[in-house]
Amino acid sequence: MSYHVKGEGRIEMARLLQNYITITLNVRRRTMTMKKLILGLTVAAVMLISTTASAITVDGNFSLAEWNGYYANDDGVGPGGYVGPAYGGQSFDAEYLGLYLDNSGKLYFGLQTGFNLASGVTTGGYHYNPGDLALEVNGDGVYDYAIRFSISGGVPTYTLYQVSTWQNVMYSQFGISDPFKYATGSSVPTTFTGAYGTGVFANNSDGGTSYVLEGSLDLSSLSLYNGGNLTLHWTMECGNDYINKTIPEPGTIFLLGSGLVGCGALGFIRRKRKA
Ligand SMILES: [Ca+2]
Ligand SMILES: [Ca+2]
Ligand SMILES: [Ca+2]
Ligand SMILES: [Ca+2]
Repeated sequence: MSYHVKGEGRIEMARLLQNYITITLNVRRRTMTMKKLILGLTVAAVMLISTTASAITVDGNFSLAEWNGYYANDDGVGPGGYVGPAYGGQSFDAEYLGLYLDNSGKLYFGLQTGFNLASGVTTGGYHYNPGDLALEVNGDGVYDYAIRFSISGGVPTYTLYQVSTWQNVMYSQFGISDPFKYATGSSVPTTFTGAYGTGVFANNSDGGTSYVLEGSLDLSSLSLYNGGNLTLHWTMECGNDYINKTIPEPGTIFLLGSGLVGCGALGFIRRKRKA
């Protein structure tokens, strides 16, 4: 189990942003336009704080509060058991996928699904296995790494592979769910934390059992990472449902803040020239 406080950097940045606004306002006092600017920048500062999750706890419980801002939501079974691109009901529902990079370079991943991650699902006389977690780290649209797992006695074991070729899902008409799992490549030495859990969770809208995997590894293990976006993907053997989550490169939120400050500064210059 591991516990990391995060988001302090962004809260500090929001504080600096507010200081900047206060100082700027003391220099040049205007009424209505200034009030709009204060409102806009304050909203921006609050957004920087509110999109920050408080902590990821690797405990096998996919709490939406802990993954806030860093998860995809694909929970929900439609008419006839449709989960998209195919059918299967809760047993084939990919529900949540989380991906978070903390300030120390620790990469956290989390998956919740109605698909039995420990033993797979047998239906119609066929046994379907869960897929690997697939990671795309260099923006070329090809998944680069597989996080493979096995669960024994309620404890997950993860292994990392750099992938040369993937095995796709069983049914080619569900190719949107590709890839399914590692086919060829080479293992990459790294250290994982991990936890597995199962139960009936409030964040599953369909009723029934869900299965959860959480874990972390050092981003430095992923030598193909180019500093840009990171995408995590998961599906099961048939590809009846799948889920993806992309997180932006680490500097993006900072640049967004700078951009807002820049627009405000430009407004001051324009008004000064008119005066
Ligand atoms: Ca958790
Ligand atoms: Ca789903
Ligand atoms: Ca790639
Ligand atoms: Ca569900």
